[in-house]
Parts: sequence; structure tokens; C-alpha cells
Amino acid sequence: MRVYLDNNATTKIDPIVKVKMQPFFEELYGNPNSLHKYGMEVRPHLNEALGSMYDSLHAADEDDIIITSCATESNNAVLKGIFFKYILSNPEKNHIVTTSVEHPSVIDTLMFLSGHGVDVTYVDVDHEGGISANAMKAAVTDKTVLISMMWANNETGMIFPVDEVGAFAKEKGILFHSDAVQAIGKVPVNLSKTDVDYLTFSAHKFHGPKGIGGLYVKKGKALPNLFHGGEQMGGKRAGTLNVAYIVGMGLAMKQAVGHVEKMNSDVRRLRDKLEDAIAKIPDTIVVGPREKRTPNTLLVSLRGIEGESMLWDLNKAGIAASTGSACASESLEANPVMSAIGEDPELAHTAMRLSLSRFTTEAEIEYTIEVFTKAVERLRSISSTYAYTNEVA
Ligand code: C6P
Repeated sequence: MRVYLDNNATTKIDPIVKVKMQPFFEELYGNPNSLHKYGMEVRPHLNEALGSMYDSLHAADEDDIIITSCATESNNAVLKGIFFKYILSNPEKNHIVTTSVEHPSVIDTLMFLSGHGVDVTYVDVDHEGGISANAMKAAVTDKTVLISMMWANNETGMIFPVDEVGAFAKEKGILFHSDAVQAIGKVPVNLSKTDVDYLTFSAHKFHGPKGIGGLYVKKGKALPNLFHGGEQMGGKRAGTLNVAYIVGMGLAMKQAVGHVEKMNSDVRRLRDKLEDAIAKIPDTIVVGPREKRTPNTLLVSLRGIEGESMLWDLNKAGIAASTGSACASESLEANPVMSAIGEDPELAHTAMRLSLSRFTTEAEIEYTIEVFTKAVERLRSISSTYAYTNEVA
């Protein structure tokens, strides 16, 4: 059996999305900026896809959705855009507040900007892996120009207090960006209710194609371009539009948002079943209360077992999981979110992330429980650290 439980890294394409994209590789391949029939005939499809993104996010007609190549580009565009537009012209307001567990596309970009005079405060997570709205508010100073806080964390699934922080930012006249990559299709994301100026998303996290993402920009909050050299996207992001992928992203987002209830019933039930079984294994710690997490995610720490060994045992049995985010998986360093939670340094080396999707089946979860339990037993029986810790205890 092959079981894919790494859906926070990427997801499979929804079969109906694939069918919808197909004509744009074959007969409908015109450049939408061309004036001939080939160009003109694809434009309605682009408009339909964008319309579906506006509807899915509850964006207003006057807001902007800029299509990008991925969430990493969207996050770079916001942070560097704020730097160019606001901080360069007014270095007195050079402070950005964020969390210590943002995706590297936020953290590394902010580190780069720190080298150019930007002052960044990284608010730490609490012992559950959550972020306190009060801690975010307390980090703000009269120099703060932007708060950037993800909607849900990719490793733990913990949902962050976007409503409260967004309302606070609005009241204080501070810009608010949220990386909603791990939220869309898992929890309601309604921009008519939550005050967000910039919102990042990526199609491959909600059963759309890889290599296409977006950035929502609230009316009146336009940022300078990162890409110059063309009039595409109203001149806000130059480069020929990837029509097939935009069409795919539009439908994938509509489908994902339409399945939020299923995620919160069926997928949550399967995740909880897996979590209950894993929690029964001695010396395991699941990070964060399940009701505060996205319904598909589980980050567990297994004392005495290297995450990589566990990954290998699961992989041999056909199960795909991860020790943390995919972009850091080649480094054998401690899981950064576990380190931030900071309960026990050993835990950071034993983290396993299991993330389900609406395509995960009951049989797959039952098989995973069986394999996972046996793998823990096997690895602990040969782990000298585990034997030692148990003797000391
Ligand atoms: N997280 C993970 O395994 P791209 O690939 O650029 O579209 O997405 C980047 C990204 C940005 N923000 C968040 C919260 C994310 O989770 C990701 C991707 C994957 O957790 C790969 S590192």
C-alpha cells in the first residue's frame, strides 16, 4: 500500500482540476495579451479563474489578486515591497513584527532586510506552539510599519489569532500580512470578516498545480513591483501569464473552500483516529491541542527515536510523512518549531509531521497506525538513548 501523509508539503492534483487544465496545453494555448483570436479566446477563462479566487476568499472587487509563481514569491513581494515603498522613504518607521515560526520565505527575507536597516521582532510561540495575540500586540512600537503572521503553522497546524491581530493592526494603522498557505481549504478564510491587507496562497497546497500562487492586496495598499518588463497583471507583475495553471488554481481553490466542512468532519475524524492511536504509545508527545489546529495536521515527538529513522521505516512500508517542512528536510538539524516550543531539546530531533488530505482514506489510516506502532517498537528496541533515558527515569 502507498499512503501519502505529507499534504502540508504538497498535495495531489484534484482530478477535476487536471481535466479543466488540459485544453490549455493543447488547443487553448494563446498568450492572453495577444490581440488575435488565440489570445482573446483564453481571456474569459482567466477571468473566470480570478473570479473564483475572489469569491473563494470573499475579496472585494476593488481589491487585487496578483498571480505569482508560488507562496515564496508572494511573501518576498510583500516584505520587499513594504521595504521599498515605506521603509526606504521613511527609515523612522523601520520595524516589522513577525513570529519565530514563519516559513523560511518570510524569516529569511526578513533576515536579508535586517541587513538593510530593518528592525525585526520575532514573537515566540508558547508551550503549545500557539501565538498569543497579546504578545504580538506588545511587540509593536511606534516604529512598526508591518505585522506579518501566518494564518496556520505548516509544522504543527496551530491556528494563529489572525482576527484579533488583524483588527488591532487596523486600529493602529499598521499594515497586516498573513501567509495563509496552510489555511485555505482547511479553515474558513473570509477576507470580508478578517482585516488583512496582504494574503499569501499557493495552489499546490490545496490540490492545484505546483509553481503557481497568489497575493491578495487590499484596495489602496498596492506595493511596488518585484518584476518589471510587461503589462501583465495590470503592470503589477510582469511575465506571460501561465493560463493553464491559473485556471487550475481557480478551480482548485473553489473546490478546496467548498470542502472545508468535509475537512472539519471526515478528515478531522481520521486525523483524530491516527492521533489517538499514536498518543497511546508511551513517551510520545503531540504538539498543540487538536481543536486549535488545522483538521489535517499532527506533529508528534517520539522520545528516543531519530525522526529520520522513523521516516525511513515508514517509507519502506510505503508511507510518506516528514520530520518537518519539506524545504528544510535535507538538513538534519533539530525541527525549528519544536526548538521554539522549547520543552525538551531531545524532542526537536524526534519530530514527525503527518498531514492528511480530503483524499486520505480510512484504510490508509488503519494501515498507518499498524505500521507506525510497530516501527516505534522496533526502533526503540535498538535505541541506546531510549534505554538510557528509561533507566535514568
Ligand atoms: N511549506 C512544507 O513542507 P511555495 O512552495 O513557495 O508555494 O510555499 C512556501 C510556503 C510558504 N508558507 C508556508 C506556511 C508554507 O507551508 C510553505 C511551504 C512546505 O511545510 C514546503 S517547505
